[in-house]
Amino acid sequence: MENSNKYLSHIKPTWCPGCGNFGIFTSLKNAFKKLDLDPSELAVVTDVGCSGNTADFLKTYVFHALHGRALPPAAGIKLANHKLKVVAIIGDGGCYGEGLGHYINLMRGNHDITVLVHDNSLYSLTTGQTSPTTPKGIKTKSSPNGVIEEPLNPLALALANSASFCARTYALDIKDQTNTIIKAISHSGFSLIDILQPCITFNKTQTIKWYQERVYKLKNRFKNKEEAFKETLRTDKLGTGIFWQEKRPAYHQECQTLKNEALVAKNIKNINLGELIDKLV
Ligand SMILES: Cc1ncc(C[n+]2csc(CCOP(=O)(O)OP(=O)(O)O)c2C)c(N)n1
Ligand code: SF4
Repeated sequence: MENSNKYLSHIKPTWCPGCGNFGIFTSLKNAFKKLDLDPSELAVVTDVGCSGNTADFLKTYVFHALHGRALPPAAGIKLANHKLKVVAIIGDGGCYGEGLGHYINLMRGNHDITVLVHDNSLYSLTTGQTSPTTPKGIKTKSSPNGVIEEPLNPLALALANSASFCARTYALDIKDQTNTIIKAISHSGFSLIDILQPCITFNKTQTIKWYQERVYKLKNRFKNKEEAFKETLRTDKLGTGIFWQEKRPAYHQECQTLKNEALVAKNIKNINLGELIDKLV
């Protein structure tokens, strides 16, 4: 049966009842609506995981990428068609584990994509193994004696690495999260939101109660990067809101061969690949 919401497919979300992914999904579709975007103006690239299953529930353009690989096709889509708003949906395992190289290098280039990281500090679809953001000492299926490594700090990494927009939201704070997603999608350049997402089935440490005791709203924008960076290092409390936003040209606006015309707009009528191949052989 057709869904009356123009952004939604006929498939209902299959996440565990109470999963933080529901809050993120609601905020995302609210943001699309408030921005008054037509589904044909939206390209969503999802990774593999519980977060990545979002692909099935949307009726925008959707590309379901391999695990850890959602960001390169998202950047590619923007380079090919500058008119699309491109959103990548990915877990902490995919983004900060397998895909960490893409995360670092695409933000350096200020590729114009919005990256929503469903950060539940676990590899959840595969039933709760340690991920790069699992706190040290926590026992998981893959670390039965407790995690040995220190956790990766995604916001500190983004700030140190020239991300032009970085924010944190809490999955269950739909109002604030919707506003932050609107700002991220409206930002020209790489926008990251690290989303604190309770996985109620496998994460028995970072529970909803655990988050409620720590999450608070950042009051003002930071005056400089140093102040923002200091805040990212806090572990006693977890601030939500925009940590940093700056204006600089996006990758496709600086690229000589693309800045005046997106790939899809280029005339390929007179391009003869046969001639080129003949020259090579
Ligand atoms: C290259 C590769 N490695 C491992 C897997 C198996 N796998 C599928 S989903 C998943 C866990 C996903 O965790 P995360 O990216 O954090 O997303 P979440 O499920 O927590 O939303 C893994 C390990 C895979 N599909 N491909
Ligand atoms: S396993 Fe965790 S992240 Fe996946 S749907 Fe269930 S609660 Fe959500």
